[in-house]
Amino acid sequence: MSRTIQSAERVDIIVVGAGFGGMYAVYKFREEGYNVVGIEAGGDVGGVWYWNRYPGARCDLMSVDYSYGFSDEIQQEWNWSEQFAAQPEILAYANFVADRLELRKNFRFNTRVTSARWDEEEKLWRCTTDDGAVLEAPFCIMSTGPLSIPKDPDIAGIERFKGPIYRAQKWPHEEIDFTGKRVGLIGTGSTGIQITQEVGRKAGEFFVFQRTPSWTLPMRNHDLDEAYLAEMKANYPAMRAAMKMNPTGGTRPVSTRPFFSLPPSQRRDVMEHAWLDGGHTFLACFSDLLSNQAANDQVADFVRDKIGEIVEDPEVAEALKPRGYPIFARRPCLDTEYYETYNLPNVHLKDCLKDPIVEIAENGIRTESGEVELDIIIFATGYDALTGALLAFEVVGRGGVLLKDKWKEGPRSYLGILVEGFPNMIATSGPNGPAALANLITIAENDVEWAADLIGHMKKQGLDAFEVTKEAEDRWMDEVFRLAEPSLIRKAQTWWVGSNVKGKPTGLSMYVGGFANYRAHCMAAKNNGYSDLVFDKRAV
Ligand code: N01
Repeated sequence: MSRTIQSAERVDIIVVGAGFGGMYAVYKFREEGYNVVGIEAGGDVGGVWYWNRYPGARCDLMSVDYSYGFSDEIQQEWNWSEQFAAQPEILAYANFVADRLELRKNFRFNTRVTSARWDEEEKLWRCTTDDGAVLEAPFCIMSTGPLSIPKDPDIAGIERFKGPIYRAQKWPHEEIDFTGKRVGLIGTGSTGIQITQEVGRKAGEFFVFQRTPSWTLPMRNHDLDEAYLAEMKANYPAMRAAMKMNPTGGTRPVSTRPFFSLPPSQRRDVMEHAWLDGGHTFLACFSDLLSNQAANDQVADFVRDKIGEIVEDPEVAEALKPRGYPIFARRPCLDTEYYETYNLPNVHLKDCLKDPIVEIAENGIRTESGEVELDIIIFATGYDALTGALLAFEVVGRGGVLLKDKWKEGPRSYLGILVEGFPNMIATSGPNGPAALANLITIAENDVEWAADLIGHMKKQGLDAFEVTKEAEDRWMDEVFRLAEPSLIRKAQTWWVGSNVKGKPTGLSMYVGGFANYRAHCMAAKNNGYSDLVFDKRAV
């Protein structure tokens, strides 16, 4: 007897998410002739760029890198205005792509997936959504994004504050007027830094409640002129090919020169040049910044000295200098006059390492030393990252196993794409890939194309279900942990290792071997005839 629910709608492929991964997945599979439905909680395409509309939001990857390479028409037609694009331009780009490829007809917006269950008998995924619909498909693509589930701070009294509280990760669509207002910001990661340098200049009084100072380097953003764009457009094919062989999935060069291979004065010159050049040049100067603590310490000292030179008040400068964890072990930020903002008379740093927040009160934020009265509070307190979105709804695999049970000690997968026990489910930019350490659009394109090759292979061979073996998944995770072991990234408390969310399993389970090696593993898996997967043959 068939267990198919009568009202269920049957399609070939369900894609969850309309960020850059989900948009490409929908397009790719539709072009290959499949009936695809995309489901997205937001009101339109763009993923994190749809939600993150906070003042100052900007990508710190170069715009020509952080864009699709799969369509030459799109890269030839689109013109980036700045080297590092701001959120409105990135969202406009997502909309341009959606219009150009007519993606919206395949998406259901303002709709959230509430459960996804594998039906072993029917060999299909059955997804329910919050509007009561049920969709069934042999394949489910999880493009849920590594940074989709916002995290409020663990502070008592949030509900008591009488003024508005704005969350960076779910920012209102209308502009907020900060003129003359007393504004408090909690959080000094990439998001908080971008908000500070923007809102700090507009608010009446601006109070930054900083617990852990982050490392940030000058972005030195600039407009892109026509000659540059023309050159990029002429070179896009070669550039995209090079990006696939680059550890960052972008065009930034990678150094093979260890820090101590140069004499001290030359090392200093290289760092001065990197500081002036801006962007992530620093990361391209030396090969061992994330594996050699002594080298890392010297670069950290150099940046701390720069902070001291820029910030006029020595006490504030001292509080802004990160200590106790390696530079680049927390996501390095790129800023535009972030430290200079603290020289403004209306901007005040509250050092919560010395004077911790006690609670949020009716009229402000109370620290151990007293209350700061505020009209507006902003949370830039990060995400339940990497696994949060995949565990935010019920995902049930073979034998009724819940993904949250399988991952109770931390995420385990094969290439960050497939999960043992979860047949025909494919994740893009999943938690055991290079997700946070390389260009997410390059990763998403790789993963979607890998998935399309796999499903194409199954179609040709008359196969209707796949599952990665436990041995192959274990082998991948051993490789992930082997590479993670010597990495200095493990020494910082961040979302990269899961320590920002209470009760979350901690540890570095991202692939730190670089995008190029990751891609080589993906290609090998395919070229080996998918020998790490077992397949069910279609009954005829
Ligand atoms: O989040 P975060 P984010 N009391 O987790 C603080 C990407 N991104 O949204 O470290 C006081 O980095 C917390 O303090 P601590 C990028 O990949 C990219 O800023 O826990 N503070 C920390 O300072 C980035 O890494 C771009 O001590 C509290 C902050 O909140 C990722 O998004 C721009 C607290 C959270 O920092 C996430 O960045 C923006 C409490 N109770 C984002 N709880 C670009 O491309 C938390 N905090 C430039």
